[in-house]
Amino acid sequence: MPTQLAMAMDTLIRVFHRYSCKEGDRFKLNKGELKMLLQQEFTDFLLCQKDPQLVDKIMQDLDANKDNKVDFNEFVVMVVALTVACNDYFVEQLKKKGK
Ligand SMILES: [Ca+2]
Repeated sequence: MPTQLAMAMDTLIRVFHRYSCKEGDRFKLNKGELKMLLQQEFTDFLLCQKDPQLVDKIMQDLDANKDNKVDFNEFVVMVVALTVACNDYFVEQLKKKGK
């Protein structure tokens, strides 16, 4: 029986590869694949963004080695940053309830 954390790690890997294998290098996301991933996996987040350059900006931010593709290492940096932000919010809400 896999643990919850193992399942979360497995999910991260599977989601990344589901998009990275669509075009070109099957182990990296190009801009189109990144856009598709963001649209389908972060629907609420993107719906409230009106910036037409947003995907370009995210791509530039994530693409640490500047090869115009997002590999798995670059992708998990984003997931970790978002997870940290979500945890901060979660902790804040718990503290408010505690008082
Ligand atoms: Ca890259």
